[in-house]
Amino acid sequence: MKRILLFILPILIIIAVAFTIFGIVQVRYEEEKLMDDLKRKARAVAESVELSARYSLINNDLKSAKRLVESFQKRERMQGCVIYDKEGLILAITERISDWGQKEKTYIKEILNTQSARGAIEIFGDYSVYSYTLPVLDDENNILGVVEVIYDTSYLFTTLADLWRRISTTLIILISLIAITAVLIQRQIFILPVRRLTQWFSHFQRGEIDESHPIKEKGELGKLASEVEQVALSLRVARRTISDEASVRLQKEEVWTESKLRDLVRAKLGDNALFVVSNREPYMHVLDESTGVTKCIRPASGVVTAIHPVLCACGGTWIAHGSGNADKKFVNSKDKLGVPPKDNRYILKRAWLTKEEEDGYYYGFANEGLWPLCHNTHTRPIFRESDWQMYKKVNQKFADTLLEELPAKPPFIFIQDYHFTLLAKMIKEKRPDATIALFWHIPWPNPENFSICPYRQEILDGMLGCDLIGFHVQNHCNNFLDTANRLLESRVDTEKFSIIRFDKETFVRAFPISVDGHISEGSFKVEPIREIEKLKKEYDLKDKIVGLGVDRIDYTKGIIERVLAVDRFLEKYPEYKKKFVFIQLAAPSRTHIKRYHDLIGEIDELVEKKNWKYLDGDWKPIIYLKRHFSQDEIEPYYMLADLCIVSSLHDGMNLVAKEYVAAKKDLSGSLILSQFTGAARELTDAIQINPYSIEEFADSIKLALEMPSEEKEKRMENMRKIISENNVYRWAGNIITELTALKKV
Ligand code: ADQ
Repeated sequence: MKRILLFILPILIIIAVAFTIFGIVQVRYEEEKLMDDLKRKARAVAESVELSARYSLINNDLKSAKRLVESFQKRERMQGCVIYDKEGLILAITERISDWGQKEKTYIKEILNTQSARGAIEIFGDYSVYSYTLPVLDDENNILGVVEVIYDTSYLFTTLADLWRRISTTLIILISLIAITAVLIQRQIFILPVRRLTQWFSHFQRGEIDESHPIKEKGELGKLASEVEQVALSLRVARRTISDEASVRLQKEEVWTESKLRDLVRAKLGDNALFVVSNREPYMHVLDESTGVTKCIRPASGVVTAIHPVLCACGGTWIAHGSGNADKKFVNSKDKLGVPPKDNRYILKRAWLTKEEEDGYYYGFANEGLWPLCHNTHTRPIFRESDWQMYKKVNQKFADTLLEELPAKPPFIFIQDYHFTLLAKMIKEKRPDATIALFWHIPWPNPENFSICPYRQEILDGMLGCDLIGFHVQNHCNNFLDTANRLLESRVDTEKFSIIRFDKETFVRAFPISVDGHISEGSFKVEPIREIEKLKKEYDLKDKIVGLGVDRIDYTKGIIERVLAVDRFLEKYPEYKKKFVFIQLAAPSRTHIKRYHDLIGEIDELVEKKNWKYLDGDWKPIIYLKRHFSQDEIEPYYMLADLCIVSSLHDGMNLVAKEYVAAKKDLSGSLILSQFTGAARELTDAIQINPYSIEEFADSIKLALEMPSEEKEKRMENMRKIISENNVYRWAGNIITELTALKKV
């Protein structure tokens, strides 16, 4: 609309100005014509009156003079007539204008002196009149008196006003006609073709374009459309060729790499698009209000760590909550942006949540309800009805956002985690042709534990909208099958490992997640030696044995137990005082939840207490760095550490354990790993601990430090082999292979 206005407004202004000028000229001309006419009539009347007036004045016949002036009483446009004697005094005046007599009229004296006629507009009361004055002379040209004829001029102004009205009406009609015509023409020659082209583009975007949707535009737009059609055709052909080549290459390659995953995705997905949905976004734009600088950061999250390399490899669209305070500034009109920022490999679409939605769905139901429900850490889950309602609403919001994006061709959807248990069912209601997988990144509890959830049925029902549900380890799969079997009316097929409910089958599989490895040579993004030296200098680590912990601050990660174990270790083995330093990198998370807020305080206090206990000169046993670190910043800590401690009380997998092993290219270092992590099933060469047993934990630190270096290397080599074979590309490859095998049509 704005564009149309911009287009026709100048035309309309020109027409309006031209018409106004024309109107002014026309009115002036008409005014002059009417005035001339009036003057002529006034003169003629005055001349005809003059004869009779002369008789009255010569004979001093007042009666006939009065009769004469009264004969004007009934004339329509003429107001009246006045006869003056030679002194300028009124002899007779038409009654209708008797007030005229009171008016001071200097011109009468002048006329008596000059004996010449005069015509002029005069003000009479509230209106104007035309007065024509004529001297009355005898035969010797002696002045006898004056006759004055008064004409009404109001009809003149009414006529001119009528004229203006007609001109304005014509102007308005003309402008409206031009505006309507311009809009129609614009629509016909510009808007409709552009709309058709846009529709065509969006069909093409959604993969719906084929021979039945050719572009029919003519002219310049037609040429543009035809060019686009050529590009579309080449893209279609290229996609098919790439997918054929990919299948051939795939059969040859052994180790899972980014390019092998890309080939697999192309071979398996072909033209069908891949969509990922998660709560946490892979990139957040955060404005530091104190400095005014906006940074783009990768959040500390295992889900992001795992899924990001997968999407980098195979492209697609990732839909997530835009939670950064500057996120809105960096998206296009459809809330999308290309990421990574400098090397766009896939699309991130941000969904916006209100504060109330985030409170209820994320902090409330997901993290105070489901998170403790699924982790055995003795933290009581809190289920509030209002949180549940918000959780349902947000799941629906994500479903609507996703549905908007889905192409016509059957898509593949990969949902992440416990935030979206209801999403699959909501999508399937509208798009039964979509093939959907859900990966559950945290443990799944046994049926007794899960059954305390008041909304257990709806949650299970929602999840069974998926075609495939993945867990990290077999034990979680077994728990899930047991839960569905006991709490829902469903049939569990233990041969196929699937659950059948209302004729819909959902397969349940274990897919142990991993990291992209950094296993291959030369994949470091930082200069490790320089960074390590910097850290050693900064924290005075020369000649020190360094232990490391890297975590989000979460009660499941066993950070308190870790600090207690370091304390016990130094108590039991004081020879390590001033020789051993434990560095804890800790990213605050979910800080709005009281349990997390309290935990941060508890850790601060405990670290402070233990450091005080051992403080000796410049040495303190624990360096606690409480902030978010980028992956590049964490890498040198991993490389520097002689020991990494992962002491989760319960953990789906734990990627820190795998990241540490992947970073240890020189095979140095030991990993202490809680037996309650998913990673403990694979990394059997780690020193496994029960983090609840502080005594055993402290001893395992000693064991790790004193283990002969050959054994350490052997163990590290074994673990690295496992991670390089079972990296995140294999994990994604396996899920995508299973998912595409379940393709709906
Ligand atoms: P998390 O519990 O978030 O996720 P975890 O496996 O512990 O995941 O990985 C945490 C990630 O955050 C790691 O990549 C780590 O490098 C990073 N990180 C930790 N501390 C950080 C800090 N201070 N600054 C920046 N980054 C930091 C869930 C489950 C896990 C599961 C993952 C993946 O709880 O069991 O392994 O998903 O499925």
